[in-house]
Order: sequence, then C-alpha cells, then structure tokens
Amino acid sequence: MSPPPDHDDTSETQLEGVVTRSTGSWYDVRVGERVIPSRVRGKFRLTKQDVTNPVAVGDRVTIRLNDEDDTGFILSIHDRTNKLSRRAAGHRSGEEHVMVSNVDRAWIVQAVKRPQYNPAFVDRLLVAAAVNEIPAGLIINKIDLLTDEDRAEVMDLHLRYVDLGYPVLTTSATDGFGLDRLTAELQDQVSVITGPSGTGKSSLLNAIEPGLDVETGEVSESTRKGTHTTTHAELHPLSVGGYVVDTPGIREFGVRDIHPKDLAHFFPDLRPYVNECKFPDCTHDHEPGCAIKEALERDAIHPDRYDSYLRILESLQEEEEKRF
Ligand SMILES: Nc1nc2c(ncn2[C@@H]2O[C@H](COP(=O)(O)OP(=O)(O)OP(=O)(O)O)[C@@H](O)[C@H]2O)c(=O)[nH]1
Ligand SMILES: [Mg+2]
Ligand SMILES: [Zn+2]
Repeated sequence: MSPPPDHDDTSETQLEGVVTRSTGSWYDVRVGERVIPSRVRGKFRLTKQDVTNPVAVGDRVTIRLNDEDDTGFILSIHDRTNKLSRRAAGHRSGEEHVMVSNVDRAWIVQAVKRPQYNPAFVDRLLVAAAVNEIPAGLIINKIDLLTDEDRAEVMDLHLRYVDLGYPVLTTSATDGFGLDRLTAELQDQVSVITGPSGTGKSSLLNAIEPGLDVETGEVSESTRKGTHTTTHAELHPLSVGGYVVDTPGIREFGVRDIHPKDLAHFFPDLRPYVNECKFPDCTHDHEPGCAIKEALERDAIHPDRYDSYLRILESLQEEEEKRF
C-alpha cells in the first residue's frame, strides 16, 4: 500500500447523507445503507452563537470520508426546508436547540375512541406544524371500533380536515385496515408521528415495520421541569425507505413563538377572513365587525375550530403577559 497523499481536498472522498442521530460530538450520517460516524469541524461550532447545536438530526450534509477508519467529517450542511426547535421555556430569545430538520410531514394520530377524539389537541398541533412550515396530516386509528352511533361523528371529522386541505387516513392497527395507504404515505419521507398516549402510534408503526421502537408520545411538562434539552430526536429508517422521527415532547414545538395577532393566519379556514374585520388588529375574540365571527355565525367555520382558535389565543396571550 502506498502512503496516503499529502492533505489535498480534491482527492478526498466526499459523500452526501442525512444525519440520523446525534450523541454529543458524534453524528450518525446515513449514506445509502451505510451509517458513518461523523464529527463536526470546529469552525461550525462558532458560527451561530444562539444555536446550541450547529448540526441537527435530519440535516442533509456533505462529509469527507476518512478511508482509514470509516469515519466522516461534516463539511457542509445543506439548506433546511424546515425545523423543529426547542427554546429555554418562556424565553422567546433563549438559545435555540434544533430537534429535527427537513421533516416531510407530521402525522397527528387520534383514535375513534379509547381515548376520546380530541379536536383541540389536533388543532393545536396543526398550528404548531404550520408555524414550523411542516405539512401535517391526520390519522384516525382504531377504525375497527367504529359503531353506527359514532360513524356520523367520525365522518364529520374526516371531512372537516379533508376540506381544510389535510390528508386524512383511517386505520386499524388491529385488523390492518388502511395500513397500505399509511405505508405508502411514509415511504421515502421523513415523518413525525405524534398524538396522545393510547391512540395506537406504536401499534401502527409496529404493524408496518415490526420491531420499530420509536418514542412518539407526549412528554408532560411536569416530568421535564428543570431539565432542559435532555431529549434528542432520532431518525429511524423504514425498510420501504424513509424515516420515522422520534419526537418526545412535541408539545413544546412552535405555537409558543408566534404573536397572538398572527394566530388566525395558521388556521386555513380562518385565514380568508382576517383582512375583512373592521379593526385591522382584530383578535377575532370580542371585537365588533369581526368577519371571522360572522363566518362562524353562518356556519362557514366549524365551532370546534373557532373554539380551538380561542384556546390557543388565550394561551398565547398568557405567554405574552408573562414576558412583561
Ligand atoms: N381496537 C384497536 N385497538 C388498538 C388499535 N391500535 C392500538 N390499539 C390498542 O390501543 C392501546 C394503545 O396502543 P399503543 O400503540 O401502545 O398506543 P401509543 O399511541 O403508542 O401510546 P403511547 O406510547 O403511550 O403514546 C393498546 O392496547 C393497543 O393494542 C386499533 O387500531 N384498534
Ligand atoms: Mg407508544
Ligand atoms: Zn376579527
């Protein structure tokens, strides 16, 4: 074997891959079927001082391969299409920790029943996804439990979100209904699967990819008090291609960082009316001449959706007050 040539950038092996995991100073970079443990060049660490991690899970990167030990050096990060970040609680200007980037879609899982369908939860996450420029969709699972009594209600929910432009899947992890469509939706995509405990997220993922053990649930605020950025996202490869993202604590994402007066823009059904209100700074809550309330009264907006809007508005207003 000849000795390695002098350091020369042009003769190096450069590869493109995606960061699937981060463990402190090492990153797993997946290139095809290979996972190449990689490090970051020192200069990256200093460029953005308000970001705790220069490279995030989900990032597409170019690495230089060290042929001797099969490790990599991350040379560059490609532009991100979107990202989910976490900040020190309550601080709009706190350090940003990018949990995951380049998410193709966030799927919100609900059950027909057990647990009861929760429209406020769905709407809150849809807003969070929109704020972060992540396309969202809805999975209505446990469709095998549907009875004649709740059929109309579930169909109403289904149509409501389809009309808003979101993809809606109906599934049963128990009898396999809808799993082909789910698999097709996840194939070659980076997908976040989230939803309340017990809705069947693990069951669905295990049904389409046996052995997939992904943390997808909510982490309650109280269990995390005082511990900051302890959780790391991870991309779990699917055998059909694509990844499912581990997302503990998705509750923290997004909705916090918007101004109350911008909230209605993130509701596709409220957005068309926001410029028609009498007052340009209308919060669509109590003001006279509100085009959104008029639309509500003539049933052009679903009351559950308006309820969700008011709840989120209230929580944003509380956040605003805490800041001063
Ligand atoms: N009937 C019915 N039961 C289901 C279905 N999917 C899941 N279950 C059951 O619902 C319960 C909860 O399912 P999990 O997959 O653990 O739910 P999860 O969303 O992962 O819950 P967390 O991990 O706590 O967030 C289990 O008892 C499952 O067997 C379904 O499609 N139909
Ligand atoms: Mg689970
Ligand atoms: Zn208004």
